[in-house]
Amino acid sequence: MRLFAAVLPPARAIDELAVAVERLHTLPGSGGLRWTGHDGWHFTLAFLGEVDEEILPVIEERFGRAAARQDPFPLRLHGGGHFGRRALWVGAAGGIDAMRLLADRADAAARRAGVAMEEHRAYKAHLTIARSRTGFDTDLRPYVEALAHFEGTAWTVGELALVRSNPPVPGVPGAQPRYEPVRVWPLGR
Ligand code: 3AM
Repeated sequence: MRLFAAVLPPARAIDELAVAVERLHTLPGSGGLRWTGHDGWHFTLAFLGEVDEEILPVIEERFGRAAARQDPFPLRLHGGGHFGRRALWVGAAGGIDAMRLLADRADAAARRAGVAMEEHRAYKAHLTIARSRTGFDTDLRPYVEALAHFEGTAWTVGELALVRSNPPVPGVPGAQPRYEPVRVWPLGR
């Protein structure tokens, strides 16, 4: 199974973001983008990749410990950014240091559970809202400019989530992976 660790924003944050993202659909070149589904919006903390189901209990134990070590922290959606011409995302503010620490802990927990993690890159909190469609080359900078003043209402991040990514239905153009939370742990308990 394909797994990743994530922070899942609450419904209010999702709804606020949905309004902001709707406005982006009118910008030039938006047809070259594949917008991610609202129900799957998440901040990836660590990508575990394909994991043997047998080690899931060990992963869960390690993740439980990692979550317990971290106190809840405030976060809000804030502005946007892009990775080249590939991905457009919304950023976060408020508890970025705590978020980075949680990402590091999730990465370490997965490693200790025996997951072959890729090299741990500098963590950048981002929630992907669109990706370039194959064969399109949309300039994402106007989208980032349009998001520059976007500020969501702050919430308290109180959970670490382990999410399963189910592959898109084969043969359906534009089909997206389906994300399914496997388990969530409260922070700080
Ligand atoms: O939602 P974002 O973009 O933060 O890009 C994938 C997505 O992150 C990322 O894991 C999240 C859930 O699929 N991802 C997919 N394959 C990856 C890989 N090989 C990857 N991240 C790192 N390495």
